[in-house]
Amino acid sequence: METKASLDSINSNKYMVPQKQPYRTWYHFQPPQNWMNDPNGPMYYKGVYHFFYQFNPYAPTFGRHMVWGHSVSYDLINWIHLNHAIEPSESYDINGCYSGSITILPGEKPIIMYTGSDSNKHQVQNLAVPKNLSDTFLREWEKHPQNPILIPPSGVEVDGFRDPTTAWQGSDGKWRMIIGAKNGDEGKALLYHSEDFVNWKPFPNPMYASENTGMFECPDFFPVYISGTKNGVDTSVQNSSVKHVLKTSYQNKQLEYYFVGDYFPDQEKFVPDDDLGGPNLTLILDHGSFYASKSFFDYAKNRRILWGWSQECDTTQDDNEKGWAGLQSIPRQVWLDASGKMLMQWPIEEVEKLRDNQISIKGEKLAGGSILEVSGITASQADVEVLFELPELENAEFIDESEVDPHLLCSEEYASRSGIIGPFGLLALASEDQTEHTAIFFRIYRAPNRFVCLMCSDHRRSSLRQNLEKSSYRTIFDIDPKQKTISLRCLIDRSIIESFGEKGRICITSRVYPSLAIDKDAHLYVFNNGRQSVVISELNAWSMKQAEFGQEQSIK
Ligand code: DQQ
Repeated sequence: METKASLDSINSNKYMVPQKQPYRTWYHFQPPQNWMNDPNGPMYYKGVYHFFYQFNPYAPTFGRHMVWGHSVSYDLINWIHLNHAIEPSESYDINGCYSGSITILPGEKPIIMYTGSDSNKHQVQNLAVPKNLSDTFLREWEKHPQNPILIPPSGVEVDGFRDPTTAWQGSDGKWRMIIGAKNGDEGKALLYHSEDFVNWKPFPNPMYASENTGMFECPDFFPVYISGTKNGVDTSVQNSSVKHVLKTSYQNKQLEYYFVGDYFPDQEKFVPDDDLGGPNLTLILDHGSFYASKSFFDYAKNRRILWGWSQECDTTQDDNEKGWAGLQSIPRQVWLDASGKMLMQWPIEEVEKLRDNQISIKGEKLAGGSILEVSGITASQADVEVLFELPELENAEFIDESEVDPHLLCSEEYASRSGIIGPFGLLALASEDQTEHTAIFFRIYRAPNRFVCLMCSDHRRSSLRQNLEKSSYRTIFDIDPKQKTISLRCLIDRSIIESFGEKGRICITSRVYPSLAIDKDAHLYVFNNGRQSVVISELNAWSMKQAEFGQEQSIK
């Protein structure tokens, strides 16, 4: 049988991260080696940010010994890796300590609720608390003597009951939380309540359920201000100044769906705006490689911050050779947009501390078919913000959405072929001759009674390497017929490109593995393949410095 000691030796021998690492990131969060997936229980506590994450200490692949990795930071950008917070040790979590959340109880007492895969591989919920609250880094955690505190209820599969949310407290003093669940192809967000955080009772109806989604993984439920402010709000706040967001990760689709709506605590009901006759929008946090996200309220800066796991798109063999797999997005501030219909996301301001060596372009016309290099920065690690001035939208080509598949509109052919307004955007992680590039672009269409914009992150030409998954991510959204400009920001970091369209209204994260566009051989271009000119109203680009990732001496 595989013992921990033998796995440790595998860890130190086979999976040490090799020296040459073209895809290891400079400023996105990564553990020193091995596999990482979901963010777990991020929190701000007494001056320190804590980040926990699903981690396999023994291999760069998902495994049956998943632990809660733990790192701390003063600014959410530079990190110190600590020993694991919790690892499988008891019959109730011996097959893995899966995802969960942290709630800070009165008296400033953080408590972890996590899913254990027990000795029968049934999913149960468990608690853990810090051993020593006066340790600034909360290095050690102890499991609760009454674990497991919840086992799968009837009507739910025994291996489909996991990922408890941060709890919130009602005006009656009771705690509530949601657990993701499934029954067949039906996903459920089960709602529980408790007076003491240890004994939990189910409400008769799920908070939300949906067919054909598969398991609702990693639900998140939080209030957002209606007023259009970027400020966040603590998870227990419930009053007329907030709406609520319910997010679930649809296992069948591997995408982050969310609903904006109203929470009625007296009936323990969440009603999405759609059901109240509001806009019928399919809301997805990020259309690319971004999953199992988790948010927390940052008391230090009065904001809500969201993290998401960006998984590799290379092969398992590549991951074994790299010695690691999985990144976290740059933490994103989230708020409700002024229309009250959808969330906005923007990289936290602290990431700007890494900006160096600014290059600016202003008022430059990009005629149809033109391409312009943004030179003078380290294009393999960069932050780029560009504002494009649009031509008259009336000239846009017509599409009948019922006949045109938006997926086809983003195919490679369309990325490079001329349209009327667009495609225009950036070629990131591009080789000098552009044979390798990831195109992040917009293209505008006139649809019956409205204008729509297609945003794509197309990595079909991102690498000359074979056997990689090289697809494209895309979405179509409405734009104002009077719209004069459109903005794009890209955080480029060696094997990840996080793109924010329309100031954070649309997000797409891509993972790419160039073979030529590495280090100093990476280039950045702005392009316009539309017949109509667009103007670079303003472009600012920065090289990004490397973030610091330290490791405590005692780390395993
Ligand atoms: N990952 C965890 C589960 C969760 C899934 C296991 C989502 O708790 O449902 O690592 O990526």
